[in-house]
Amino acid sequence: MENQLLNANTQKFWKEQYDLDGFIYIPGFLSLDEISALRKELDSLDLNKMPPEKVYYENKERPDTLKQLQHLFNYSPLFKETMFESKFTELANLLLGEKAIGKNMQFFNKPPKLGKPTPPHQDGYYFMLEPQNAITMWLALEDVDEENGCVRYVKGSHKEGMRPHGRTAVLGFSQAMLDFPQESDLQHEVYFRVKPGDLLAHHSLTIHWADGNQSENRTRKSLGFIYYGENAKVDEAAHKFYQEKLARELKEKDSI
Ligand SMILES: O=C(O)CCC(=O)C(=O)O
Repeated sequence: MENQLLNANTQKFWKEQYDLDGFIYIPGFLSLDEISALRKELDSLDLNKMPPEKVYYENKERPDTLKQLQHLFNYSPLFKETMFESKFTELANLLLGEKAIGKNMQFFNKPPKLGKPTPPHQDGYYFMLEPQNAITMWLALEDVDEENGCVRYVKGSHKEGMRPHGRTAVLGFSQAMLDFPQESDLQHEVYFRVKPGDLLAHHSLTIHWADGNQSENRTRKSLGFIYYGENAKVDEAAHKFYQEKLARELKEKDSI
């Protein structure tokens, strides 16, 4: 993978856009060859060897309804080198304004007709950080648009603090905003139709969501990369309590 980001002017532009809007869109961040290598690697993973709490299906009885994989860098050298000391890390360092620490690399899919909407949320609600300096990158592995569920943002929402969240029934997105949408959320909504290799990156306080997949036969595959700023401290006790509670609830409901 080509590691170098573009020149200093481009980097300055990305950083300014990110600070202003709470997200950036970078078309063609990876080449089509790089995307097909990542897709091949995903296809070759033996999901039976991964712990069940890292593998989510819309319907556990149907392998074609795979919807999420967690901590991919633990299961393949290619994923590890994509997550760490890569072009993604370099971009995270730039946008966070400090050294980026890689935390999670996820696969997201919305299977045709069954892929549920991603509820409106702020990632920082899950992360529990002080200060909230973390970034999520979202890499398209195929064409994504309104039909199969594109990502939507509220521009500038990263400057407005954390909004109230509560439990959802959506596997993989257990928390949703309780007071969404406000009129100003919809006034500032921005969404992206993307192609394979295009990248979105958003701040941990940026409000975002995605539609369900309404298409008859298109999947909606992407990769997510989460980095924390090295000075962002996790409220470890609260985080552990939350993770354990969630794992218990999912097992009780037989969702994983
Ligand atoms: O893929 C999606 O639908 C949204 C992903 C997302 O919300 C996230 O990575 O924070």
